[in-house]
Amino acid sequence: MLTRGQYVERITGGRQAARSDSAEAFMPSNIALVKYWGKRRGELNLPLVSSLSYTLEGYGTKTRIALADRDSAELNGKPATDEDLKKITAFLDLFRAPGEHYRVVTENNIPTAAGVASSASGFAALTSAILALKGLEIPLKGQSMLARLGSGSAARSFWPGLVLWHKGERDDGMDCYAEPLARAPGFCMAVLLLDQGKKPWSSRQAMEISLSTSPLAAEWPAAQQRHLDAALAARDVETLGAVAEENAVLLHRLLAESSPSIVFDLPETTVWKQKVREWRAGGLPVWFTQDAGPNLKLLFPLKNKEIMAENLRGQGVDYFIV
Ligand code: 2P0
Repeated sequence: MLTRGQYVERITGGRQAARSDSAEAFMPSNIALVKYWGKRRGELNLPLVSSLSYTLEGYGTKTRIALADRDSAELNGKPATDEDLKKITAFLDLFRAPGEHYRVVTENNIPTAAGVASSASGFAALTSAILALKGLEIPLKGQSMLARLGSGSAARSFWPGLVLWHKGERDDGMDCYAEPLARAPGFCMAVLLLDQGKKPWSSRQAMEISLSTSPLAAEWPAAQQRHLDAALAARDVETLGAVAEENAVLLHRLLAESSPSIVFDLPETTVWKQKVREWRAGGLPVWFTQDAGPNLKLLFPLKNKEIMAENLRGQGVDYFIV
Protein backbone atom coordinates (compact mmCIF):
# COMPACT_ATOMS: atom_id res chain seq x y z
CA MET A 1 0.00 0.00 0.00
CA LEU A 2 1.27 3.46 -0.87
CA THR A 3 0.61 6.81 0.75
CA ARG A 4 -0.45 9.68 -1.50
CA GLY A 5 3.06 11.13 -1.22
CA GLN A 6 4.74 7.85 -2.25
CA TYR A 7 2.28 7.44 -5.13
CA VAL A 8 3.07 10.91 -6.51
CA GLU A 9 6.78 10.29 -6.09
CA ARG A 10 6.54 7.11 -8.18
CA ILE A 11 5.03 9.09 -11.06
CA THR A 12 7.03 12.33 -10.81
CA GLY A 13 10.31 10.96 -9.50
CA GLY A 14 10.09 13.11 -6.36
CA ARG A 15 9.49 16.72 -5.33
CA GLN A 16 11.23 19.16 -7.62
CA ALA A 17 11.81 22.88 -7.13
CA ALA A 18 9.89 25.12 -9.56
CA ARG A 19 11.72 25.79 -12.83
CA SER A 20 9.78 28.96 -13.66
CA ASP A 21 7.87 31.68 -11.81
CA SER A 22 4.50 30.84 -13.30
CA ALA A 23 2.68 28.48 -15.65
CA GLU A 24 -0.77 28.19 -17.19
CA ALA A 25 -2.95 25.36 -18.49
CA PHE A 26 -6.43 24.85 -19.89
CA MET A 27 -8.21 21.52 -19.57
CA PRO A 28 -11.72 20.55 -20.65
CA SER A 29 -14.36 18.92 -18.53
CA ASN A 30 -15.97 15.58 -19.27
CA ILE A 31 -19.35 13.94 -18.76
CA ALA A 32 -19.64 10.29 -17.81
CA LEU A 33 -21.89 8.13 -20.00
CA VAL A 34 -21.35 5.26 -17.57
CA LYS A 35 -20.74 6.82 -14.18
CA TYR A 36 -17.95 6.73 -11.64
CA TRP A 37 -19.73 6.39 -8.30
CA GLY A 38 -18.06 5.02 -5.18
CA LYS A 39 -14.49 4.46 -4.04
CA ARG A 40 -12.71 1.22 -3.29
CA ARG A 41 -9.91 3.09 -1.49
CA GLY A 42 -10.35 6.72 -0.51
CA GLU A 43 -6.75 7.72 0.15
CA LEU A 44 -5.67 7.24 -3.49
CA ASN A 45 -9.16 7.98 -4.85
CA LEU A 46 -9.42 4.49 -6.33
CA PRO A 47 -12.91 3.96 -7.77
CA LEU A 48 -15.26 1.10 -7.08
CA VAL A 49 -16.19 0.92 -10.76
CA SER A 50 -14.65 1.72 -14.14
CA SER A 51 -16.30 4.55 -16.08
CA LEU A 52 -16.70 5.92 -19.60
CA SER A 53 -16.83 9.62 -20.44
CA TYR A 54 -17.15 12.10 -23.27
CA THR A 55 -14.89 15.15 -23.21
CA LEU A 56 -16.48 18.58 -23.51
CA GLU A 57 -13.83 19.96 -25.83
CA GLY A 58 -13.34 23.71 -25.34
CA TYR A 59 -15.41 23.83 -22.13
CA GLY A 60 -13.41 23.71 -18.95
CA THR A 61 -10.96 25.51 -16.72
CA LYS A 62 -8.00 27.79 -17.31
CA THR A 63 -5.57 27.81 -14.38
CA ARG A 64 -2.54 29.97 -13.77
CA ILE A 65 -0.16 29.11 -10.97
CA ALA A 66 2.63 31.37 -9.76
CA LEU A 67 5.19 31.25 -6.98
CA ALA A 68 4.10 33.51 -4.09
CA ASP A 69 4.79 34.35 -0.44
CA ARG A 70 1.78 32.39 0.78
CA ASP A 71 -0.85 30.05 -0.67
CA SER A 72 -3.94 31.73 -2.12
CA ALA A 73 -6.51 30.95 -4.78
CA GLU A 74 -9.03 32.88 -6.83
CA LEU A 75 -11.91 31.14 -8.63
CA ASN A 76 -13.77 33.07 -11.32
CA GLY A 77 -12.58 36.43 -10.02
CA LYS A 78 -13.39 35.78 -6.34
CA PRO A 79 -11.17 34.57 -3.48
CA ALA A 80 -11.64 30.80 -3.05
CA THR A 81 -13.74 29.64 -0.09
CA ASP A 82 -11.78 28.09 2.78
CA GLU A 83 -13.09 24.69 1.66
CA ASP A 84 -11.87 25.11 -1.93
CA LEU A 85 -8.53 26.56 -0.82
CA LYS A 86 -8.02 23.57 1.47
CA LYS A 87 -8.64 21.12 -1.40
CA ILE A 88 -6.28 23.03 -3.70
CA THR A 89 -3.45 23.36 -1.16
CA ALA A 90 -3.80 19.72 -0.05
CA PHE A 91 -3.29 18.72 -3.69
CA LEU A 92 -0.36 21.11 -4.21
CA ASP A 93 1.26 19.81 -0.99
CA LEU A 94 1.97 16.62 -2.93
CA PHE A 95 4.26 18.53 -5.30
CA ARG A 96 5.57 21.27 -2.98
CA ALA A 97 9.33 21.69 -2.58
CA PRO A 98 10.45 23.11 0.80
CA GLY A 99 9.53 26.78 1.22
CA GLU A 100 7.37 27.02 -1.91
CA HIS A 101 3.97 28.73 -1.88
CA TYR A 102 1.59 29.26 -4.75
CA ARG A 103 -1.00 31.68 -6.05
CA VAL A 104 -3.63 29.92 -8.13
CA VAL A 105 -5.99 31.85 -10.39
CA THR A 106 -8.62 29.84 -12.14
CA GLU A 107 -11.48 30.66 -14.55
CA ASN A 108 -14.22 28.28 -15.64
CA ASN A 109 -16.13 28.80 -18.84
CA ILE A 110 -18.77 26.37 -17.51
CA PRO A 111 -20.88 26.83 -14.36
CA THR A 112 -19.05 25.89 -11.16
CA ALA A 113 -20.51 23.29 -8.76
CA ALA A 114 -23.69 22.69 -10.74
CA GLY A 115 -23.07 19.15 -11.88
CA VAL A 116 -21.30 20.23 -15.05
CA ALA A 117 -18.11 18.62 -13.83
CA SER A 118 -16.02 21.66 -13.00
CA SER A 119 -13.95 19.66 -10.50
CA ALA A 120 -12.86 17.40 -13.38
CA SER A 121 -11.50 20.26 -15.50
CA GLY A 122 -10.31 22.13 -12.40
CA PHE A 123 -8.03 19.40 -11.08
CA ALA A 124 -6.91 18.39 -14.58
CA ALA A 125 -5.85 22.00 -15.26
CA LEU A 126 -4.22 22.36 -11.82
CA THR A 127 -2.23 19.17 -12.46
CA SER A 128 -1.01 20.36 -15.87
CA ALA A 129 -0.15 23.79 -14.46
CA ILE A 130 1.85 22.57 -11.44
CA LEU A 131 3.76 20.07 -13.61
CA ALA A 132 4.56 22.87 -16.08
CA LEU A 133 5.73 25.12 -13.21
CA LYS A 134 8.06 22.33 -12.11
CA GLY A 135 9.26 21.68 -15.65
CA LEU A 136 8.15 18.05 -15.35
CA GLU A 137 7.28 16.34 -18.61
CA ILE A 138 4.98 13.50 -17.60
CA PRO A 139 3.06 11.45 -20.20
CA LEU A 140 -0.70 12.09 -20.24
CA LYS A 141 -1.43 8.76 -18.59
CA GLY A 142 0.70 9.77 -15.59
CA GLN A 143 -0.81 13.27 -15.50
CA SER A 144 -4.26 11.73 -15.42
CA MET A 145 -3.24 9.39 -12.57
CA LEU A 146 -2.03 12.41 -10.60
CA ALA A 147 -5.14 14.48 -11.31
CA ARG A 148 -7.27 11.65 -9.92
CA LEU A 149 -5.94 12.44 -6.43
CA GLY A 150 -7.62 15.86 -6.64
CA SER A 151 -10.92 14.57 -8.01
CA GLY A 152 -11.65 11.18 -9.50
CA SER A 153 -13.39 12.40 -12.64
CA ALA A 154 -10.39 14.65 -13.47
CA ALA A 155 -8.55 11.47 -14.56
CA ARG A 156 -10.74 11.36 -17.70
CA SER A 157 -10.17 14.94 -18.92
CA PHE A 158 -6.80 14.46 -20.63
CA TRP A 159 -8.03 13.25 -24.03
CA PRO A 160 -10.79 14.23 -26.47
CA GLY A 161 -13.75 12.01 -27.37
CA LEU A 162 -14.60 8.89 -25.40
CA VAL A 163 -12.32 8.03 -22.48
CA LEU A 164 -12.31 4.84 -20.42
CA TRP A 165 -11.08 4.99 -16.81
CA HIS A 166 -10.09 1.56 -15.53
CA LYS A 167 -10.79 1.03 -11.86
CA GLY A 168 -7.83 -1.34 -11.48
CA GLU A 169 -7.48 -3.98 -8.81
CA ARG A 170 -4.26 -3.11 -7.04
CA ASP A 171 -4.04 -1.26 -3.73
CA ASP A 172 -1.13 0.85 -4.96
CA GLY A 173 -3.31 2.36 -7.72
CA MET A 174 -0.77 1.68 -10.47
CA ASP A 175 -3.31 -0.18 -12.63
CA CYS A 176 -5.96 2.52 -12.16
CA TYR A 177 -5.64 4.74 -15.23
CA ALA A 178 -7.63 6.32 -18.03
CA GLU A 179 -7.14 5.95 -21.78
CA PRO A 180 -8.78 7.37 -24.90
CA LEU A 181 -10.91 5.10 -27.09
CA ALA A 182 -10.18 5.28 -30.79
CA ARG A 183 -13.69 4.81 -32.07
CA ALA A 184 -16.87 6.66 -31.18
CA PRO A 185 -20.29 6.53 -32.82
CA GLY A 186 -21.16 9.93 -34.31
CA PHE A 187 -23.06 11.75 -31.58
CA CYS A 188 -23.36 15.17 -30.00
CA MET A 189 -24.09 16.22 -26.47
CA ALA A 190 -26.24 19.18 -25.49
CA VAL A 191 -25.57 20.41 -21.97
CA LEU A 192 -28.74 22.01 -20.59
CA LEU A 193 -28.14 24.64 -17.92
CA LEU A 194 -31.33 24.30 -15.92
CA ASP A 195 -29.84 25.67 -12.73
CA GLN A 196 -26.45 27.19 -12.00
CA GLY A 197 -26.71 27.46 -8.22
CA LYS A 198 -24.58 25.50 -5.79
CA LYS A 199 -25.83 21.96 -5.29
CA PRO A 200 -27.02 20.73 -1.86
CA TRP A 201 -24.64 17.74 -1.63
CA SER A 202 -21.06 17.38 -2.78
CA SER A 203 -20.41 14.32 -4.94
CA ARG A 204 -18.08 13.03 -2.29
CA GLN A 205 -20.74 13.21 0.47
CA ALA A 206 -23.44 11.80 -1.78
CA MET A 207 -21.20 8.88 -2.82
CA GLU A 208 -20.46 7.96 0.78
CA ILE A 209 -24.05 8.24 1.99
CA SER A 210 -25.62 6.41 -0.95
CA LEU A 211 -23.16 3.52 -1.03
CA SER A 212 -23.36 2.97 2.72
CA THR A 213 -27.15 3.28 3.11
CA SER A 214 -29.03 2.61 -0.14
CA PRO A 215 -30.61 -0.82 -0.59
CA LEU A 216 -29.46 -0.61 -4.22
CA ALA A 217 -25.79 -0.24 -3.22
CA ALA A 218 -25.18 -4.01 -3.26
CA GLU A 219 -26.24 -4.35 -6.88
CA TRP A 220 -24.67 -1.11 -8.17
CA PRO A 221 -21.16 -2.38 -9.09
CA ALA A 222 -22.40 -5.38 -11.13
CA ALA A 223 -25.19 -3.41 -12.84
CA GLN A 224 -22.76 -0.61 -13.62
CA GLN A 225 -20.27 -3.10 -15.14
CA ARG A 226 -23.06 -4.49 -17.36
CA HIS A 227 -23.79 -0.96 -18.54
CA LEU A 228 -20.11 -0.36 -19.24
CA ASP A 229 -19.78 -3.59 -21.25
CA ALA A 230 -22.86 -2.66 -23.27
CA ALA A 231 -21.58 0.89 -23.88
CA LEU A 232 -18.18 -0.38 -25.02
CA ALA A 233 -19.82 -2.84 -27.41
CA ALA A 234 -22.21 -0.18 -28.80
CA ARG A 235 -21.79 0.50 -32.49
CA ASP A 236 -24.47 3.15 -32.78
CA VAL A 237 -25.71 6.15 -30.84
CA GLU A 238 -29.08 4.46 -30.23
CA THR A 239 -27.44 1.74 -28.13
CA LEU A 240 -24.97 4.09 -26.43
CA GLY A 241 -27.68 6.64 -25.59
CA ALA A 242 -30.03 4.03 -24.17
CA VAL A 243 -27.30 2.56 -21.94
CA ALA A 244 -26.17 5.99 -20.74
CA GLU A 245 -29.74 6.91 -19.79
CA GLU A 246 -30.29 3.59 -18.01
CA ASN A 247 -27.07 4.07 -16.05
CA ALA A 248 -28.02 7.61 -14.95
CA VAL A 249 -31.52 6.49 -13.95
CA LEU A 250 -30.06 3.70 -11.82
CA LEU A 251 -27.59 6.10 -10.17
CA HIS A 252 -30.42 8.48 -9.24
CA ARG A 253 -32.56 5.64 -7.90
CA LEU A 254 -29.61 4.55 -5.76
CA LEU A 255 -29.39 8.12 -4.44
CA ALA A 256 -33.12 8.58 -3.88
CA GLU A 257 -33.35 5.38 -1.85
CA SER A 258 -30.45 6.22 0.46
CA SER A 259 -30.88 7.61 3.99
CA PRO A 260 -31.26 10.51 3.95
CA SER A 261 -32.75 10.44 0.48
CA ILE A 262 -30.59 12.39 -1.96
CA VAL A 263 -32.49 14.04 -4.79
CA PHE A 264 -30.72 16.39 -7.18
CA ASP A 265 -33.70 16.98 -9.46
CA LEU A 266 -35.36 20.37 -9.61
CA PRO A 267 -38.86 20.68 -11.08
CA GLU A 268 -37.25 21.66 -14.44
CA THR A 269 -35.15 18.47 -14.36
CA THR A 270 -38.28 16.33 -14.11
CA VAL A 271 -40.00 18.31 -16.87
CA TRP A 272 -37.01 17.86 -19.18
CA LYS A 273 -36.70 14.11 -18.54
CA GLN A 274 -40.33 13.80 -19.54
CA LYS A 275 -39.77 15.95 -22.62
CA VAL A 276 -36.88 13.74 -23.73
CA ARG A 277 -39.06 10.64 -23.33
CA GLU A 278 -41.85 12.28 -25.30
CA TRP A 279 -39.50 13.37 -28.09
CA ARG A 280 -38.23 9.81 -28.27
CA ALA A 281 -41.73 8.36 -28.30
CA GLY A 282 -42.43 10.74 -31.20
CA GLY A 283 -39.50 9.28 -33.17
CA LEU A 284 -36.68 11.73 -32.31
CA PRO A 285 -33.56 9.81 -31.21
CA VAL A 286 -32.43 11.56 -27.98
CA TRP A 287 -31.39 10.32 -24.52
CA PHE A 288 -30.44 12.08 -21.28
CA THR A 289 -27.77 11.62 -18.68
CA GLN A 290 -27.53 13.33 -15.29
CA ASP A 291 -24.67 13.77 -12.83
CA ALA A 292 -24.70 14.81 -9.19
CA GLY A 293 -26.74 17.92 -9.94
CA PRO A 294 -29.98 19.08 -11.55
CA ASN A 295 -28.67 19.71 -15.08
CA LEU A 296 -29.25 17.25 -17.89
CA LYS A 297 -27.03 16.38 -20.82
CA LEU A 298 -28.72 15.12 -23.98
CA LEU A 299 -27.17 12.64 -26.41
CA PHE A 300 -28.29 12.52 -30.02
CA PRO A 301 -26.91 11.59 -33.46
CA LEU A 302 -24.43 14.01 -34.99
CA LYS A 303 -26.59 14.24 -38.11
CA ASN A 304 -29.42 15.74 -36.00
CA LYS A 305 -27.33 18.60 -34.62
CA GLU A 306 -29.27 21.32 -36.47
CA ILE A 307 -32.67 19.80 -35.68
CA MET A 308 -31.81 19.51 -31.98
CA ALA A 309 -30.40 23.04 -31.82
CA GLU A 310 -33.66 24.28 -33.33
CA ASN A 311 -35.76 22.22 -30.89
CA LEU A 312 -33.80 23.55 -27.91
CA ARG A 313 -33.96 27.17 -29.12
CA GLY A 314 -37.74 26.82 -29.19
CA GLN A 315 -37.77 25.83 -25.49
CA GLY A 316 -36.01 28.92 -24.13
CA VAL A 317 -33.40 26.91 -22.22
CA ASP A 318 -29.71 27.85 -21.89
CA TYR A 319 -27.53 25.16 -23.44
CA PHE A 320 -24.37 24.45 -25.35
CA ILE A 321 -23.66 21.62 -27.78
CA VAL A 322 -20.37 19.73 -28.04
C1 2P0 B 1 -18.82 10.89 -12.94
N1 2P0 B 1 -19.50 12.11 -10.91
O1 2P0 B 1 -18.47 9.78 -13.37
C2 2P0 B 1 -19.65 10.91 -11.66
C3 2P0 B 1 -21.11 10.80 -11.97
C4 2P0 B 1 -20.76 12.75 -10.63
C5 2P0 B 1 -21.80 11.80 -11.09
O2 2P0 B 1 -17.33 11.92 -10.79
O3 2P0 B 1 -14.76 12.46 -4.75
O4 2P0 B 1 -16.04 15.21 -8.06
O5 2P0 B 1 -13.58 14.14 -6.18
O6 2P0 B 1 -13.46 11.72 -6.74
O7 2P0 B 1 -14.97 13.31 -9.38
C6 2P0 B 1 -18.19 13.59 -9.47
O8 2P0 B 1 -17.33 13.15 -8.50
O9 2P0 B 1 -15.60 12.96 -6.97
C7 2P0 B 1 -18.32 12.49 -10.44
P1 2P0 B 1 -14.28 12.80 -6.12
P2 2P0 B 1 -15.88 13.74 -8.30
O10 2P0 B 1 -18.53 11.94 -13.54
